[in-house]
Amino acid sequence: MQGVVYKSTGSWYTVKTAEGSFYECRIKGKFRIKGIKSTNPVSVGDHVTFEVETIGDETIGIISAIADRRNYIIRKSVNLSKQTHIIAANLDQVFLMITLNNPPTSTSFIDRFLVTAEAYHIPTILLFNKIDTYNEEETDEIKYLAALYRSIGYTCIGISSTTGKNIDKVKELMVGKTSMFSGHSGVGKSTLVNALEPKLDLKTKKISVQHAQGQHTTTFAEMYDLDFDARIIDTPGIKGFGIVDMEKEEIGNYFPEFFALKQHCKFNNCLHIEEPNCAIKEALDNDEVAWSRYRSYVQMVNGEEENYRTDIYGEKK
Ligand SMILES: Nc1nc2c(ncn2[C@@H]2O[C@H](COP(=O)(O)OP(=O)(O)OP(=O)(O)O)[C@@H](O)[C@H]2O)c(=O)[nH]1
Ligand SMILES: [Mg+2]
Ligand SMILES: [Zn+2]
Repeated sequence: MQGVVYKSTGSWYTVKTAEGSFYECRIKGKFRIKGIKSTNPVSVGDHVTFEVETIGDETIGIISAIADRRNYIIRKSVNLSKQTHIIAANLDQVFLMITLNNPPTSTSFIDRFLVTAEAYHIPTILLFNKIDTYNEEETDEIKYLAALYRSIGYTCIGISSTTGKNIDKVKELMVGKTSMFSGHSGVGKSTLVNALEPKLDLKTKKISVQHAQGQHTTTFAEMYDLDFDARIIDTPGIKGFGIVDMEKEEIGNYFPEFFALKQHCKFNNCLHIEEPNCAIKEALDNDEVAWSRYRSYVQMVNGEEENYRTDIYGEKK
């Protein structure tokens, strides 16, 4: 039998067949996919082949094969730097949800996420959520960030998952596609899914005021079929976003505004760091490239871990 993985707990996989039936499946023994060492061999969005086994009155599926992935989003966990995790596979697009505070999202995090999505050719839309909560100064900051990322070519939408502001715009972009919501815990991913389809009634949580930090209300990635011909993968909040297996020379190609300029660098293998006559550094001096973007880039080239605006996401040492 064949189907698509709708949920993965790490030991159980919920697979939906083309006829619309769900099967609880397991994988047998070691299951490795060539070239990828990840903590989860099978992820939500994977197309799998499975055999049905009936033991007593229980029917389960045993996954025997995974079809080639069109794409996937993979991250390195910041603390277990050798461990990689595939968040989801076979996506048409990703919505990265961002909040200024409650919880804070750093540009460093945004840029790392975007680099990975670019590397795997997954279109990414930035959703600035909770716009109902911002004061004038915060609204200006959101506007600045949206203008910055728009200038690079990303679609940016300010939304409120609780008041419903601009949810119709999100919906419009989702029709006919498989999308994923990603972002830190507490940014409002599940609340947005509920706003799109209230009958799903996914669990969402209040942010604790004391820590202004989400508490991982969603614990496993799960895909839902929505009534308006769209599929959405709600994911657990991510803390840091480590990029996986990228050469230093390659990273600049995933900053679209750098990539557009690099033909004008003196050296065609320019890393845009120490080299003379570098078009990216000139653009930086002329305010045509954002410092926050350049800083993120340098961090990634140097293999530094994410620089949190506050340390609330870091493991307290
Ligand atoms: N004011 C306001 N609150 C929001 C908005 N969106 C979400 N929230 C609140 O933020 C809190 C966290 O929302 P969730 O949807 O659980 O966040 P999540 O991103 O799914 O979090 P995890 O599942 O832990 O990754 C809830 O209390 C929501 O009511 C919004 O647009 N405005
Ligand atoms: Mg959630
Ligand atoms: Zn250069």
